[in-house]
Amino acid sequence: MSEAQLVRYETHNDVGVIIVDNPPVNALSPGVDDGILAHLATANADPVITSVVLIGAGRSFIAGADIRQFGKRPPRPPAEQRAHVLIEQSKKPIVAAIHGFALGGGLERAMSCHYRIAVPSAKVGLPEVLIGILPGSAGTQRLPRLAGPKCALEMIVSGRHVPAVEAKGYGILDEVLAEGADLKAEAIVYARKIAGKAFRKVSENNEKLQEARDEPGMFDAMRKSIARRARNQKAPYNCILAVEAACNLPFMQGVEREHELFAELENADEAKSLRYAFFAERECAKIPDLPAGVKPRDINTAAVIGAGTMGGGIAMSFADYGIPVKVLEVSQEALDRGIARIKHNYQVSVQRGSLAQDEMERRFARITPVLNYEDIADADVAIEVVFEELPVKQPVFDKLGKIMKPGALLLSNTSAIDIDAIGEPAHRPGDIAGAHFFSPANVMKLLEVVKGDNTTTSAETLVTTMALGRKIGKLSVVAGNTDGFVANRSRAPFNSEMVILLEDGCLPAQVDKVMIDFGYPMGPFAVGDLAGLDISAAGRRRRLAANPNYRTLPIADKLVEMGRFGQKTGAGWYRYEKGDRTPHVDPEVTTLIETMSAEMGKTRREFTDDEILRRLLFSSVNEACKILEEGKAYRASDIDVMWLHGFGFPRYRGGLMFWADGIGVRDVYNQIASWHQQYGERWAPSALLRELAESGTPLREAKPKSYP
Ligand code: 3H9
Repeated sequence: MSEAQLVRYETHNDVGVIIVDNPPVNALSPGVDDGILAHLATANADPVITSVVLIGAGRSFIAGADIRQFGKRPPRPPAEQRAHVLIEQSKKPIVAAIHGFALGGGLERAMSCHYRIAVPSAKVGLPEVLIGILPGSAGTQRLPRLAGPKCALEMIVSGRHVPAVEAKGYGILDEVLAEGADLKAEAIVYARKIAGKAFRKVSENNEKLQEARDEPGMFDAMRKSIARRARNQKAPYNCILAVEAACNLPFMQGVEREHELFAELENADEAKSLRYAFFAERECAKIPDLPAGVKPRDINTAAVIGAGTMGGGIAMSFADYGIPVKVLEVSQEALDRGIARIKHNYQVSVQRGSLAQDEMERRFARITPVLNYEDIADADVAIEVVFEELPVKQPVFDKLGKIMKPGALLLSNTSAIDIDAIGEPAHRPGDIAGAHFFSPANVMKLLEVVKGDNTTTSAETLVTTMALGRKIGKLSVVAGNTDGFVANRSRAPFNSEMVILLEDGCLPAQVDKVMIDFGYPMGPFAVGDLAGLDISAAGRRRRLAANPNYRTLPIADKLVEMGRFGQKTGAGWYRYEKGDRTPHVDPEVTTLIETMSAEMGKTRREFTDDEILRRLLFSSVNEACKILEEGKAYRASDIDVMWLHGFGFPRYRGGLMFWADGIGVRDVYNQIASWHQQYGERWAPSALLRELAESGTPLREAKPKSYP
């Protein structure tokens, strides 16, 4: 595309209007800055023009640098020739007119302009940290000058999008227009108002920097406050250093310092992984084998069958996003208990300050308790969330098939059971799909959308369920119908391997420490205690019944036999004090592990951290390859998205498959093949993995043999 098309220029008598038109989000792809500068030069050279507007076409101002270009960008010109400097040096004043998003390089261009106005729905931010870099076009130098160092630090280190009215309060915007205003027309009026008057460059506006001299401890305080969540990461710390430089150095020296700090990050593993995650999250919305013309149906009302913890969380997900939802239970008592739990959860959010009381009331009012199936018949979607047993679920679908209006989505929240078998009694195969939420359902972002075998789930049902997920703030990812679907099936070998490691010589706290050091928020044994060890034991019983060769986990079974179900019984892999979730090592468990591994004839030995990490994650990489080999997922990166959003895999490592690529597909395969020799069948390498290793194809590029 030529520069002329990427950036257009119009004159409105005395005002020049530069329009960035690079769909979908006006990213600063090659040619965009050049286009802006060329038109700015034209405006400056035209004696009729007295002021200039910079605006975006389509749905946004400018969403930032083109993320696809990172790693392949040519060297940057010297600081004084960069776009942000040249824009600011314009002899004629420029107004940035913002709608949609002004993010990263977009806000940086806006801050180079002399004035900024926005519509009320606009959002601004410097989210670079979320892709492992820092604002590299003087955002770290201009934002502290506009908003003050403290506010700039918070915005840059969190990367959050700030609504227009709030941004005006910080001094980032000069004016927020009235609701429904015509942005371009108003911007032209504004430009005429400021034409011919003296204007100031943000880079010369140093007053607010005084705040850092008055409160020099703010930078260390910020480093301290992020220590836990920014573990193993460099970008958040370089962001702080860059803002510190803004406060301590003259503007152009600060720009140089920012550039050095940016260069340390741009091609580091952290940034590569986060960029990969950004695109993987967008890719998973795409369904490659979708017939042309299939569109999602409208979903405006919902019903949830089952008011347990999960059903309540799902109901809250609907209510939180403005969708009225009925919650159905079999007995008044179960219904009351479920509704009380929902209310309690909302009240906790209000007490913590994350939800306003009136908003809580609006959300709670969207939830209607009901006892009869007839009361949910007109809902656009029904989600079954009853006990995880086929004989319990099937009668629900029998009922749904009889009473729900034609075209309603009939979804099951099963985490593992054959979706076709569950839905069969409804006799509406096309309307059935899985909607596997993760716990707590109103918090976790992943929604695994399960497609039935034999093309049972219609394409329309699939896209409607995907769209429904997005509507309630989830990341929807498609999975094929296979035991445990994609997320839990790929995770299952990890869950077995962590207990087998105990037989071989490890202890829970050692394994947990390795995984926390790797970047997980909690170790897997502590997570097991939180989720309930009885739940995983039930899953193992089901697998053993289906497959007599299933590798049992006697130590885990023994704990459940002893009534140690985890946090809820005060003891599991760890012991817990009453009212406290801190795990304490329990000598009783240590003795049990040592005794049982001796009884199993195992010789306990030392494990390195790296061996523990690889034993756990390689087992899942191998399973993920088997899932792709069987055509149960659309792409390897979908599995990575599931691990990021379902299991707390550290985002700055990209995802399971992306991380394994960092080790190298051949090394991964060789290790798995050697463990196959040593430990037997459970390590049998996937044929697809072998093919990838032989051809040197990265795991993240693995293609399924067929589609789910
Ligand atoms: C930066 O600016 C660095 C500078 O400081 C200095 C450099 C020296 N680039 O998310 P959506 C694509 S770093 C390329 O579904 P939404 C996206 O992949 C940048 N592509 O829409 C998708 O493509 P496809 C700082 C981009 O409405 C399509 O646009 N800025 C970019 O839900 C639609 O995206 C950011 O980090 C991009 N920058 O959300 C902002 N942005 O259709 C990143 C989007 O082929 N972007 N695409 O799958 C976002 O956060 C969201 O896209 C946004 C819109 C909120 C803007």
